[in-house]
Amino acid sequence: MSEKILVIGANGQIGTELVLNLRGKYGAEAVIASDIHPSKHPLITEEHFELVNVLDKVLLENIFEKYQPTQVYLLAAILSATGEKHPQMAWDLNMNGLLNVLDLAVKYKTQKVFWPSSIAVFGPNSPRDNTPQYCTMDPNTVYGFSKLAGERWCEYYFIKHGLDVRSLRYPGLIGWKSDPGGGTTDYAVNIFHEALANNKYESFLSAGTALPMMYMDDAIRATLELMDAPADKITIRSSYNLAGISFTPEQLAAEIKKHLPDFEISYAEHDPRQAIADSWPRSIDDTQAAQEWNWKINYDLAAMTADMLENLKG
Ligand code: AKB
Repeated sequence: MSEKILVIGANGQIGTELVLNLRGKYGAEAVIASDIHPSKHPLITEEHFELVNVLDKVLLENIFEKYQPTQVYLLAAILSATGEKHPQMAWDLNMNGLLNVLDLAVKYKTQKVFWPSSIAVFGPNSPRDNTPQYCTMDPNTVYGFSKLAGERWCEYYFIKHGLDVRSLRYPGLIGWKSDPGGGTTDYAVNIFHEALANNKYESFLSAGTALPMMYMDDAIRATLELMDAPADKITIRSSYNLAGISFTPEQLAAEIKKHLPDFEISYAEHDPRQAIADSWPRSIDDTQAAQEWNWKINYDLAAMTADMLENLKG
């Protein structure tokens, strides 16, 4: 059976890259990109694109009806920092958007659904180093507890409705093709743009704040590998831990300095994102992803930094 893949939230940091990758793999006409606004990316045109707000269930159902998607990727979400500015809106979009998609996926017999979770599901009482798959989870951001509740819904739909839903707890994602919007880990993308444009950057996180991060190539590959894995290999239907690479702003700056010796980093005095970062893991244990669907990272800090600078330089 030929695939029809619906990507909801196609204009975002992950969505943009995912659409391009899925089109490369399955062909342009097999991948319907959708978002609340038209895409600004030159390669994501009006063709095979639908305007939709995931909270508008009637309109969303029309799209399910029209395309009968075999796979759905739901990426529309409000991230951690923006979520703290608009808590109710973040809860509404992150939760009801997911419930609309899960419901319609059951109704239209969608074969597989992907939904991203995040390291934000962990909280101040979770172990901060090598954070295990299962442990105390007390997220204190709206984004974090919407993701944790979403994980519970995903597992529930798998158990109650047999829906083949798969998920990853992404670390902070770093890529050059698309920008992040409203996250706590955004500094690790902004720093590259500022380093190339101005040779300096003021980090909103402190020098020693270690967070798990991942290069976008690895994140997209992890997503596609998870979605391609045989269903019986997927034992976690909430969301898999994904480790990535852990580093601090200071370590990232030192790596950038190897390529741009005049680059200087400074640190903001107070930023609300610091408290969010301080409640998240410093590093993650992703043994189960490695064991169950052979996950392995390709890019370390040095390789990621070199590739980012090379591509952004143009
Ligand atoms: C954020 O910073 O909010 C996101 C995330 C880690 O989920 N990048």
